[in-house]
Amino acid sequence: MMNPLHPWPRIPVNLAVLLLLASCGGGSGNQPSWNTDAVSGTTIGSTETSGGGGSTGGGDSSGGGTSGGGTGGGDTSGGSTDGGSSGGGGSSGGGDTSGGGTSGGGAGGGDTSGGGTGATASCSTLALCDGFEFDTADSAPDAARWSVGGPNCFSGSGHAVIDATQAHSGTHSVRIDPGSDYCGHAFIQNATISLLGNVRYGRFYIRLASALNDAHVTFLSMRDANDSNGSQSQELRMGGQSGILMWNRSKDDATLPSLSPTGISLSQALKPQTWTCVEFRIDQSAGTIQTWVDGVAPAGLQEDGTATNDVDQSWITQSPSWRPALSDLKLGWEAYGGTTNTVWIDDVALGSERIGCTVQ
Ligand SMILES: [Ca+2]
Repeated sequence: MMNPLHPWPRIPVNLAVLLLLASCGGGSGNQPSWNTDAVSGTTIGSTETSGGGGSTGGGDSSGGGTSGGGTGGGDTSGGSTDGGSSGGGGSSGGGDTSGGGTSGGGAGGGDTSGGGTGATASCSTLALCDGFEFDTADSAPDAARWSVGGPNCFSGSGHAVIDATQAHSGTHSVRIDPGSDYCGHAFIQNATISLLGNVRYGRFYIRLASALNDAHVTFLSMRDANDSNGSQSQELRMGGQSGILMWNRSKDDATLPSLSPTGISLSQALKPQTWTCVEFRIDQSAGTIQTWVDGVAPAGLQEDGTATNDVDQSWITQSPSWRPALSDLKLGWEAYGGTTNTVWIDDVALGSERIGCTVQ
């Protein structure tokens, strides 16, 4: 929704169309955001196969394997070694380097995240696990695993580069320098998520230079092949609005939680200049979403299939048949009201079980 203090500027028609496509506020800009707008819930059945989004896929998709298959190879192990090779650096749990991750997971609780429950995975068995330690500083992340761009348009004004001055693990992270307009949105994108079963877990660390403000922004965006129509990508995205973390469905602009005062109070802000662990679980066949922030599940970020006032009621009633088919994972920055920020991303992982905050 719009920030009432900062109304949209007048814009040319062609740009207005683009912004409408980009959504956020589309048809309901003048209504309180917690209203349940009647939206024609017709779903477009174009079920695409992976490849989508033009992302690299490449290397990693091969081995990755849905089942963890013990690929071990290339990319995955890469992630796990990095803690060690960096000379221990800042990475917390020391011992986690090798397969030990599993036991580390058991220790779970000890870590800052507190609720490391269910952290039974290790980096080497995950479909995707990347701490960016082997990438070259000031360059784009490994092109065999990540492409850089954004949904529906990309002007090239935004950039994603390896930053050796900020890291959650080791000494490297990815820094997103957003462009100056909507199509300057820069994301690192990878299609591995399309290889997982219907229950899909993700985990990443994010650090923002500045706090979220009232305007709508996105830092996690996933193409929903079921909602998309050909080249017009519709996305399931997570970001901020009204100062708090929230999910947004681009097709109908539904938010989770509803942005009522109560809904807002059931989510939380993202502390600036601080690494935060974000985890999600999407059950595609049930159309449900779970979210953890530093191991804790805020009530406002859970869509459990049962409509709850101020939380997921609008999300469900606006599109009761929503069942996403996620074909890529994108992390970066996209703003619908011109809000700029600098974003750092580290320790990105995908799997079929909960990953937890400790696996690196
Ligand atoms: Ca790292």
